[in-house]
Amino acid sequence: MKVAFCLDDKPQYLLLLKGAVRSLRAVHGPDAPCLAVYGGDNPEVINAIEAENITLARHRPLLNRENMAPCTHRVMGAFLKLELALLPELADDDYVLYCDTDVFFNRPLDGLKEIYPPYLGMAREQTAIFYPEHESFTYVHKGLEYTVPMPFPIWTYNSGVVLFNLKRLRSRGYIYSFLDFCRQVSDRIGNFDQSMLNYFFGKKITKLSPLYNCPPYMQESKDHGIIVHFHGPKPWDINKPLWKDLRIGHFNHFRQRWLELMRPDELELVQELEALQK
Ligand SMILES: [Mn+2]
Repeated sequence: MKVAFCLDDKPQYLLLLKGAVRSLRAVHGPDAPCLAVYGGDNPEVINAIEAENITLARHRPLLNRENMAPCTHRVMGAFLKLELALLPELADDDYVLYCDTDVFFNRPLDGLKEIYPPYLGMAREQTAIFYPEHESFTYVHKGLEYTVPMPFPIWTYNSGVVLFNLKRLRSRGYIYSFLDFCRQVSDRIGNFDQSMLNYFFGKKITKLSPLYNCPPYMQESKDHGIIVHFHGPKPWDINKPLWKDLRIGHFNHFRQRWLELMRPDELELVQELEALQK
């Protein structure tokens, strides 16, 4: 199964992508199939992805500044993952594992081959139970009105790692119904792409083990974490007082292992990012 990452033009994401892919290859070998989905046009980003031997999938997102609410514009890159079912590069794949770029592959993904979510699989967010503000959302698709009830309060699933059933999303154009929903609720949604997935799919989401989306502060992350997610502080966030509470557990262990994957010129960039926060 391919692993797909998505990125926009922030240079930090390129650094994170390199760390993620190199850690994936350290676990699964240099031919581990992976894909970087890029919605921009910056030749530097394109060259960097190609230099890293990552398959590049350029995609003009259907969720874009023209049709999404202004409050979403600063995080448009986060919506790219919602369109993976539309990519020609994944047309022959029934499933894909989407991962944020701020992940570190710590152990083999072999167990995922036995999980076939009917729609999508995600691990739970490490936060308290969540009460959405709305009782339901209504949206129009192909001239018909649909209501999505909120079957909550729920434990939210985290969108940093998502196992998508692409075949299901493509069948009978289901993905287009979901994207219509996303556009029409984009002015009222709390946590962007993550809320869209949680709200639209609700009880259809298959629960993945927390080891597939394991923050480094979790005790199990070091020995058992399969995909470690730098959820909150990134590897260079060692000075921000804001994230002090999350730089616990195995944060330093994974930060060191991530740094070992960086080349000298990249380490300079990391040091610049570290210094920016003093
Ligand atoms: Mn993340």
